[in-house]
Amino acid sequence: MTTRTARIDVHLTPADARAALRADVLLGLTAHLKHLPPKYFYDARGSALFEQITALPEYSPTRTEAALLAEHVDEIAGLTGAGTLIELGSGSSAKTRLLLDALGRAGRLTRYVPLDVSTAALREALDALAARYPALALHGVVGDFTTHLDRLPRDGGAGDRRLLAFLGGTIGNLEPGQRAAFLARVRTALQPGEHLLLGAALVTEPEVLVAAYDDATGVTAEFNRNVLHVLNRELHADLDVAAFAHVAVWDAEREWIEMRLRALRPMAATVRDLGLVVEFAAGEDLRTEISAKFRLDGLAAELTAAGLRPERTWVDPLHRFALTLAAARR
Ligand code: AVJ
Repeated sequence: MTTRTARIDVHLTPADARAALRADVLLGLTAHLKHLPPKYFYDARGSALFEQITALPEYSPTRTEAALLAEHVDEIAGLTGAGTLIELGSGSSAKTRLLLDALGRAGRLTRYVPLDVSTAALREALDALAARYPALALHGVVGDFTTHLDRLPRDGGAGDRRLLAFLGGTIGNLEPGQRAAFLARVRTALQPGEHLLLGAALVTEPEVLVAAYDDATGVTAEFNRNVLHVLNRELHADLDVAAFAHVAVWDAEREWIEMRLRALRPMAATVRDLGLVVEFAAGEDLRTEISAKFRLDGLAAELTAAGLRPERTWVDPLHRFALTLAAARR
């Protein structure tokens, strides 16, 4: 057996990633309402905690999306006629394999292109796939999905069409303005007739939503507080992780879940690498994530506004998650 080494293009170096972390933390911790971007949850420990979240009884998006994908993946593959699968976030290998297998059955599959911020995560995902799909061209892209969509490889020629998958409901982490900009960049990255496959969590009962972000066993609380460990390690900060409570609230007006970390006492923390002292009042919140939930009409309107035409949407029986296939318009 021969071992293939996949091509990996690096558009985001460790130095770039560090500069972005510094800028984001400086901005977020000096703001009047303190906030941090959710992408910093996902170091090795945070990624493992997120994997645990996806198995919690209270957290349904991941398994609901997987079930929708399993049921409809051949139809999706047929509608796209795609030979290249691009995936934003190297994703759960289970969902990737479902899509690759279906595109393979549809007869045009030639290439898999995951985009991820982590070279190590890409390498691991691609190595696993190389063994299973010996004929598949593997081309990883190290980048950030909000800024590097213009670095995706072109179509492979000879009538190749690309399917860009953005799964898991991660679109909900973007604020409405960022979302519009993101979808417009997706449209620009695609040729007319190429497709976006988007997974989005839907608005449902507030109790159900809050429980999904405040589970009984406290895994989500640990995941939330993990961002403080990341700052302590990466920026030599001294945040007292145990002095922050996990909070999840449903914002009914904006239809998103907010995760926050609430200071349990007044404190001052030093972020040594930024030369920064951050003060927290007792009860003060640090917002760590928004996770927007969607309505089908709103989602279709946002896609349409970006130049993407919704072709089909699949929804689970409890109406908690939607998979939408949208084509780039001329
Ligand atoms: C991976 C962004 C889709 O927003 O539901 C899970 C992350 N946060 N529990 C989500 C998350 C808290 C998740 N996404």
